[in-house]
Amino acid sequence: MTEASNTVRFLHDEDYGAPFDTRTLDHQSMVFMGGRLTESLNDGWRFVIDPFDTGLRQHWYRDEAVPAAERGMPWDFQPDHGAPVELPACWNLQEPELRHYEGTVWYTRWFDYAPSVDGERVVLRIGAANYDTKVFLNGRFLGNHLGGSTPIFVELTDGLAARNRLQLCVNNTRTLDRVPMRHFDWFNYGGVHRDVALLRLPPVFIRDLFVRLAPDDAGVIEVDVTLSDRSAEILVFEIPELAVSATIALRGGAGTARIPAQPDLWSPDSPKLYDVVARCGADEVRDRIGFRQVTVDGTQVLLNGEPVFLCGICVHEDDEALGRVRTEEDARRMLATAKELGCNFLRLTHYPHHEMVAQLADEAGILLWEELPVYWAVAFDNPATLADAENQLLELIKRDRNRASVVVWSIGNENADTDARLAFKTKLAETARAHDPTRLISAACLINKGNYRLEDRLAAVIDIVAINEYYGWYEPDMDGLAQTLTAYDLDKPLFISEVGAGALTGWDGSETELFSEAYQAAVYRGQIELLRGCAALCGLSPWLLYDFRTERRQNAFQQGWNRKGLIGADKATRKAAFAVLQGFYRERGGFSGA
Ligand code: GCB
Repeated sequence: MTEASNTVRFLHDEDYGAPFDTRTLDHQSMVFMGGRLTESLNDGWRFVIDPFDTGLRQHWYRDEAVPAAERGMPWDFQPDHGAPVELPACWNLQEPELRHYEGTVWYTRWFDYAPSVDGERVVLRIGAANYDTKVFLNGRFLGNHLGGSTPIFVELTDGLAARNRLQLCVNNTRTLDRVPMRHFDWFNYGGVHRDVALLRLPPVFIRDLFVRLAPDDAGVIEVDVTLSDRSAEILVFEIPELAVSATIALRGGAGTARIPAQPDLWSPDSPKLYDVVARCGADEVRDRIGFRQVTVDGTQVLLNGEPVFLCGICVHEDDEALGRVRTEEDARRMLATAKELGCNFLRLTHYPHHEMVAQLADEAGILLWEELPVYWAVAFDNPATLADAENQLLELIKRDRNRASVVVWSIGNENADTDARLAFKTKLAETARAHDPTRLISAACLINKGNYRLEDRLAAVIDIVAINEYYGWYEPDMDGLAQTLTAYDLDKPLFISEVGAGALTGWDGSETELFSEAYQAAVYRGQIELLRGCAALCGLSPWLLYDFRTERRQNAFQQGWNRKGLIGADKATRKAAFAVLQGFYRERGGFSGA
């Protein structure tokens, strides 16, 4: 084919995306990260927007970056010519013109490489990028990843040279097959919003390590390990403080062990963590792990066999200045503010948050609910959508299953109860249980507002029945809450996963005026009065800690923000309802503020 006919083909080919839709970067390419040194690739990127996907149509990534005089043909793209950007960043906040851009962006960066040891393997890790990420190295396509909130791993070893051009093509278009789908109540930030780093690994390395207290025996620690290669024969596993030192025999590159041990148990009052080490050949990984059991008994949630009331709050991953980029300072402030509110629990909605939050919650003693973005309408009858959701679930589980703080996997939020949805979410629950028997499964279920009853077949599948109820706000009549609570007759814990009202910080309208702080505080008071008397209630996580950006809220009070925060978008100014919930949590014995 001549260059000219080739160009015509590029112009007319509407199947241009198919060769890049491999979905090969998935949970199986993950690498265990604990204790590993990484080399940051956050700086030095160039950035070009590509709303027509010309880069994929015309194979921009093959561009040789030669001077004009040496080119035989005109060209439309020069990767090194883009605007400079330091990652992580959400492009919507980079320049005003990009505020509402949804589509494709190319990131290009060069790096030098020289192996430090013979046979070294090199893996690129991207903490998260929203939503479809295609990776190219030195003009070669290495695979794509779906999902905007879980990590991406891609091995670079075979394609590396002394000088390398790395390109990421990231697309955040809302489509009918994605998870979430097209309609959701948060801002659709685009870009690489978590760190980019290189990992240097020995020829055989520890791919996965899952360490936990046995769910059936608090005197046993269970270990599952997977190596990158079938040839490894033994792995040494140690917990020095418990005098645990075990040699685990590996078969086909994997091994398991049950090791007798008597760790001090992890809990919010005593968030004890142990240093854990695993060695195999030239590879060594480390982690800090808490040991605990979480179970249900009738309508109670038990932590280490004792009933625990979940004094929670929901939180989005959003920041006025940084969007979905999370700094450590911001994560620490969030946990400290939650403690000030009296929380022992956070619901991280509606997608996997930065892994740092669970690491810090382990230290701080805050229980966590982590969630998949199976939100509102999703293409439940599309097998490719299920595969995407399941992969996001497995990436989340593998990333965070050593975190004692994480006690709930939520498989989604407020979907209509159809047969397809029930089958889809049942499959997710089964997958979660198969890969992690040490946590509870939940999801926000639906109430029939006509007869004030929980009516959702998913309730039979999950361990904690969660409901989002907005009595006092979307349903002004609080009496509906009383009826809903009285009608609850399942022998499972009931959790209020959302409740709340909008309030513009500082607007001092009266208790009867929507969007005033007084109105919001009155809703909290009314709710608490009714919830206090509900015996099946195992906790609540009102909606929510901070105001957050969302395109679909545009009235005069909202102006692009969901104002149901107990604290404004500045993450500092407390609204009147903050103290109301704080008072209730003090009474329920969450954190006393210490
Ligand atoms: C809900 C959704 C949440 C919304 C919230 C609201 O039920 O789960 O994502 O943001 O209500 O503010 O209406």
